[in-house]
Amino acid sequence: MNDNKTYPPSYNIVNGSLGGGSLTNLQVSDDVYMSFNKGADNNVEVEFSGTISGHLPFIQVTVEAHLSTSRTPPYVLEVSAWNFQTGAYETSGSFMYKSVGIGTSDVNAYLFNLLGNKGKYVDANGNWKIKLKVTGDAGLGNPALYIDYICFRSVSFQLGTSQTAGYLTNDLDVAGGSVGIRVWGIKADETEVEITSGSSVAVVIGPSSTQTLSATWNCPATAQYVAFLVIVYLGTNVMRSADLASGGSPFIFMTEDLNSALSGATWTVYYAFYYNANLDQTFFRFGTTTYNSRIANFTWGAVSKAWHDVASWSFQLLTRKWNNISTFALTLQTRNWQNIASWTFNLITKTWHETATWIFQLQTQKWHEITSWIFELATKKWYEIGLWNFQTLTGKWNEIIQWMFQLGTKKWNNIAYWTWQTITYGWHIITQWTFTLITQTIGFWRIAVGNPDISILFIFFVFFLVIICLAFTLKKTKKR
Ligand SMILES: [Ca+2]
Ligand SMILES: [Ca+2]
Repeated sequence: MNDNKTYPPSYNIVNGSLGGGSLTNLQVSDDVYMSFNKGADNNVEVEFSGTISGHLPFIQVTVEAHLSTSRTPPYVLEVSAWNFQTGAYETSGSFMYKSVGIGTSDVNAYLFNLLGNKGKYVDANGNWKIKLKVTGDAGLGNPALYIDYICFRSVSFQLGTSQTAGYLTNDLDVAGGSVGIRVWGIKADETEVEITSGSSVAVVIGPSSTQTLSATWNCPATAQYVAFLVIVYLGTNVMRSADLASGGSPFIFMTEDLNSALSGATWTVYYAFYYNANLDQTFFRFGTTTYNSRIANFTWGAVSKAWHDVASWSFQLLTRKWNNISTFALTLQTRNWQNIASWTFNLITKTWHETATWIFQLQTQKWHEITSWIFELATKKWYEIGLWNFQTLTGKWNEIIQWMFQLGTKKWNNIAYWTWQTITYGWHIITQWTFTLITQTIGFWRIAVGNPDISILFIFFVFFLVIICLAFTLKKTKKR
């Protein structure tokens, strides 16, 4: 089970005052409290905030607190989550609002929400905000609020490739009910996209005996996602360890970050059921080889054939005079980059002076099937480039039909440093790789051809290279 728990690192007293303790008391041992005294109208109202990161298919807020005073009927503690979409705290009717009767003994309040949390209860930067409020009673004095803990957490079970040590059981009788799954992909912006179409698939009917049943589902080939979720349903209700309003966990199973697409495949979904004769009820179980609920043929790894939402991307810079640019950077970072039909970077100028740094960077982990990639640089005058760097780093680079790097100039002086680096672990099937450098005024070549002494040296140098190549080839052949 993944349990990503955070505690508030800051608070804001809306009404009342700090009575004692500090924020760390909200996460240290049980019965160590942070306390707040009543303010105007005998009310206590405090906002807590924090941040959480990672996937958030299910969030749950847990609060434990008590008051210094009891009464009958009891005081009411209201706990609510800030909704970033409405710009307000949630109220009655929302699962992210809860009111509980509270006296001098600790009570718990649980808020929860399944799916769609990012941008709603957690903003784009992972921030969350929770408010606690106790409405007092002038006649009864002093309802100071003692808070034992507050945590904001995301919970899910691992959709892994091995079993865990113990099993878990759902809390509702499934006999005669429809048990199935729904599937989601998690996008890079942490929003979830359902892959099934709004209702359960691979459905079996809960039996009245201990047995494992299975059903199939034809999983379609999907777009690429960061991770995938499978949620087990009983009818239209999410299967769970206990009532979510009482702190239970929904049976939501999440993969590790696959950064991949699901392949089109027929899944077989197995559901292990345990029949309790005393209760005459059947429960869904998972987690062990005895209760081996699982998905067979869950297949991923297909490379997505599309790069979405970029219909056309053009970077053009046209100028006649271009002076005193201290820094010019173009950075493009991606993890997946596929099927780019054409990518052009154009820089055209007649005069170009005093560029201190010019960086062209391209970083990717996967780069497939680029039919054409052209980097062109044309200039008539180009002076005093201190450093010019062209870097390409890649982990896998396959099936580039043609890759061209062209540099054309008539005059080119005073380049102190010029580096061209290509680092790769695996690089296959390049049919042609051309590096062309055309110039009329680079000193070395003119001397090499014109001066007979140096020509002999040059011929000797080529001969020496051939010897080295031969030696290397022989050595390689011997190894085989
Ligand atoms: Ca306690
Ligand atoms: Ca505590």
